[in-house]
Amino acid sequence: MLEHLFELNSKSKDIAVLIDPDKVLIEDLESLIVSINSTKAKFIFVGGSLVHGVGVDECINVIKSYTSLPVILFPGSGLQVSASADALLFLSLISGRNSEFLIGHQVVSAPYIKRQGLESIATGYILVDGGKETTASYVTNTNPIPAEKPQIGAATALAGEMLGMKLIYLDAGSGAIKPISKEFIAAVRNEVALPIIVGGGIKTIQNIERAFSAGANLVVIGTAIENDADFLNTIKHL
Ligand code: 1GP
Repeated sequence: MLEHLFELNSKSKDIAVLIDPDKVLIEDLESLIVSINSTKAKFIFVGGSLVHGVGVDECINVIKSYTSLPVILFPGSGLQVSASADALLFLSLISGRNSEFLIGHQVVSAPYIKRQGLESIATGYILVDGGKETTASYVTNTNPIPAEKPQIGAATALAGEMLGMKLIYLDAGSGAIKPISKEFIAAVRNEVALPIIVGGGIKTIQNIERAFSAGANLVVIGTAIENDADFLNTIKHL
């Protein structure tokens, strides 16, 4: 079962590093992964809004040759399913009202995922406004939840839980100016018992600690490491 690959519960406080195959050079992966291995990161997420399956496959195979950390797909579309991953977040964009990202891509990719024997975990994916339009919101043609409306976030997450999802992912979008606030995360934490993943615009140790103290169980960091691999040293000391 996925649970033993993706050991996350409502008490966890873990870190995942997000690698977007479109934003990293294959020849740079070795040193990046070796650095990640020396941190407390527990998972490597792979995905992006635009990348296609071939790039994902190659990227995952190279990553796996340098680490024993679980590599989890965080797909931007049904084209990003790779059998080389250890597991996949089976996302439904429950903050949006675009049926393609609520159920369309899932229908197309579900049989392939099953036949590949890929572990999948149902994830209620919630975009929250992070101060600028992100690729995720543009590509999915959906509006994020306003940052100052935590009660909408909490109700959305609760609906996801009641629909049987196993995780909630609160995302301000890659490169967000403002990460999701403590108040927003806490409102969701108060409403659901599910593990909560938080990402988007996390660039300081304070951002990470604030998310954990508000109730996040997994913090995802992508852009901060793409911009400066030394940020990985920060994670070492958490
Ligand atoms: C984006 O949550 C991830 O979907 C990570 O965001 O790239 O801003 O760290 P960043």
